Amino acid sequence: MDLQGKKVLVVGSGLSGVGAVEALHHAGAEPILFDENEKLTAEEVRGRLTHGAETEIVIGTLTEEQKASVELVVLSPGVPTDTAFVEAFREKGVKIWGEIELAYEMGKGTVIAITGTNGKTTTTSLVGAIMAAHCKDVDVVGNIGNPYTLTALDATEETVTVAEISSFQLETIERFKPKVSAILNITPDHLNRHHTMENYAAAKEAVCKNQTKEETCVLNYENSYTRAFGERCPARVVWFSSERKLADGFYLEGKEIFRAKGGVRERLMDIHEMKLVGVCNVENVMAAMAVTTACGVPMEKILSVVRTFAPVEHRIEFVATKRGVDYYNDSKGTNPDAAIQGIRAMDRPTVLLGGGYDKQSEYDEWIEAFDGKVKCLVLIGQTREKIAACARNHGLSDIVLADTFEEAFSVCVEKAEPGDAVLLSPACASWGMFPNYGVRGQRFKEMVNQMEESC
Ligand code: UMA
Repeated sequence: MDLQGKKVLVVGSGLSGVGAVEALHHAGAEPILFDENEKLTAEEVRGRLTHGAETEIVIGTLTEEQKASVELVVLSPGVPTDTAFVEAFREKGVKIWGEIELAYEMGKGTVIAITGTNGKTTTTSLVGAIMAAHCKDVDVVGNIGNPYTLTALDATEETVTVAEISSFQLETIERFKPKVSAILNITPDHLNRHHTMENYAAAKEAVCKNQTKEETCVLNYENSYTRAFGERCPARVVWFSSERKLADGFYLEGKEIFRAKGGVRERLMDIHEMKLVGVCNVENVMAAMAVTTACGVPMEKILSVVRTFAPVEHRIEFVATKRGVDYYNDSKGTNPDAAIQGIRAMDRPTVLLGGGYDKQSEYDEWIEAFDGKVKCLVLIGQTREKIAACARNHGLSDIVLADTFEEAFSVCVEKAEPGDAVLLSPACASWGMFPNYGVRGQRFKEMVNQMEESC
């Protein structure tokens, strides 16, 4: 689409909206940056823009005249796509794109897209590191926190864009077509936005909707949704499995990773050679191997990066030992399935700090995964009563509800004894108390690091 002179409504003035406005400005379009949050001021929002400072900014509500002038709408991922506001534009035939579609339309080169409920950030970072060892120009973008629009304009045919893509972002793609995609797993999350598991799975599967057998999609054989999707996936499928030998694909057997082709297998590495821990990370590594192999990276190069790659911040991240207690930051455990990986990685009595924004998740499976290791559960946020009730049903008795994150942290410090672990792994998003899980994890690490070594 030729964007020159086009009136484009950008909804949301966060990272994505700012990236979209700047890219639109460079493309010669006339963006209107709109945010419904009336607590913001236009000056504050203008301060976020490095380019396009003359952009029209509207806070609160748009006038009918402003709405009538719009030729394209670009939504930030946090903006629901099924509201009357968005529907009114759709009915008038105005195109609704997300920030990812806008960036894809403007960009060039090879695109790799990684989605899934859990493991996206680790896998995207690892794929980015492997591709950077093989190619000169690699951008790691998307849900990971680096808007795709900020790098798309500088991309050339040689550029490799490795994008972490969320279900929110996939709801608004149109022609987005990665050379290689991966769906790591699909488990319940964001049901308040997508309403049903079917809608959520469909959003994830859309990552392949424009792919053909010329392109590749990497799928997890051990997840019921992705396995079923393999049957109707439009791309060439490459499988990975942490539970069984595959005739074709990447798999874990015992402590070793293998690649098989037509039943002929090749041992790739022992999992103790890598710094990442836990089965979830072995799956992420196998997915990254499959993705980068499909991009033509030689296996020796892939293995040398995998051996040195360190865990991503906020994902079962060891912070420090204070007064004999090990503190772990798993702030990225923003849904029950991710948090299950967090508690599974603990090998000692654990004081667990959980709770947060209500995404209408169910917590039974998470609490079952405690497996006798959680000596005290400290809860915060909107979900604290719901989680406490569920934990009591599963026989847990030491449950403390706290009003603030700081109060919860103090309770954890009090309850933990030398030899224990304190784990922040909330099973909930941070929204309502923090702007995102990164800020929550940083605050946790600050509090740990400020503790005295002894009482
Ligand atoms: N807003 C509206 N109307 C609405 C909803 C929001 O005007 O109906 C406004 C808000 O007032 C706010 C702005 O939109 O000012 C926020 O937009 P946003 O929520 O899309 O946030 P961004 O800062 O643009 O960040 C987004 C992603 N956020 C979400 O998907 C919620 C970031 O993912 C991503 O890193 C960033 O784009 C860059 O691509 C975060 C996330 O939590 C980390 N993602 C979810 C997850 O990982 O589970 C999907």
